[in-house]
Amino acid sequence: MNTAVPNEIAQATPSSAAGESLYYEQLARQNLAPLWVSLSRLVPEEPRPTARAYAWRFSDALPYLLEAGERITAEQAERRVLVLENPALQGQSRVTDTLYAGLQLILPGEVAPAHRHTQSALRFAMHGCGAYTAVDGERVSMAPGDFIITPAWTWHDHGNVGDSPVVWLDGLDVPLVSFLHSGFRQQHEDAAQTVHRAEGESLLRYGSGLLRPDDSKTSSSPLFKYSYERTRAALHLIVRQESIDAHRGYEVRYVNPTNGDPALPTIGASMRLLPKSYRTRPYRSTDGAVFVGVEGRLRVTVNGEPFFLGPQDILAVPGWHLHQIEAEDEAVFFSFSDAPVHQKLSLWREDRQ
Ligand code: 1HN
Repeated sequence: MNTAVPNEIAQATPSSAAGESLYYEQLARQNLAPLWVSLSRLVPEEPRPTARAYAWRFSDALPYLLEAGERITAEQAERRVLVLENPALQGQSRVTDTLYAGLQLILPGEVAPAHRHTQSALRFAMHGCGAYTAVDGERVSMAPGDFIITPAWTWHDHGNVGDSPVVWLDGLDVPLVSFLHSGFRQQHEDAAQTVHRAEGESLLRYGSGLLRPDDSKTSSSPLFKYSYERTRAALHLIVRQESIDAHRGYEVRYVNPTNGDPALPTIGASMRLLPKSYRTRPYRSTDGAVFVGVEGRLRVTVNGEPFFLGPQDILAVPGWHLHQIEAEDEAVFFSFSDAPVHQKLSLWREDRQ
């Protein structure tokens, strides 16, 4: 044979349409894949999240959560939580493509045992009083609207010393950490960690604009609780003194007082206010978000689909979904998203229309 192509390559090279399917089968057997088939999906013209916009009404979820309280104890469950699963990601414990959210119930007298993990967590208190979470040796009490963080690898356990059920929303970077396979977890030897700081110590020490000369900057906030009382007062002051952002409304962000970064390195959170009848301009950004109603009623249109959000209702707003928010009466809502990750990786974009 006087061909320049070696025989084995000539045999493996498709010479006709008939040989084409054989060629692709052979590729798969060699663990090779043709990029020309997947290129446009791998590198889309713009983000196309798998998650879809979806709202959970708190009043619909609460009876199921209370029933869970009859079926299993916090100790048995480790965490008695109903996961908010995005309908486009069923079975994956994801509220958006990169974030986890769930509603956690703790009954009077119960303790959810101490553990720690590399996933970062936030708690947004939703219902009832008398519960606490202990973080890094400090007990932090929860009242509705409070924003509390559990930085990565800090010991945490929860308890309810009141006389009624308490519910909060957990937000974690679980899907992101799963994707990176960077999850570690440890169970504490005791159900509850030893408390060795007074309640309010992290606020006194880090929430007063005071740092020691040798206090170092930390990747998560050393301040564990941002009370709704203070957040609400700050927001109302801003309403009186500042102009509104036409796309996002009045907004305060929960930041790390050591460096001004988001309170958690992977999850950004803020509280926003819209005046009565205010309607934001159409907006989208690459981060996937979760909105939680706090006061008043909102109508949120996401990619043309309307959602109504009253106090404690929860809405998943996937990244790059164009949305407009309208307040029926003066409305306050909490939100969290994966924006800090996008920003650190220079991937974050927004579109203000
Ligand atoms: C977790 O540690 C808590 O500590 C709640 O309350 C929900 C979901 C996934 C992984 C860890 C908690 C969680 C979680």
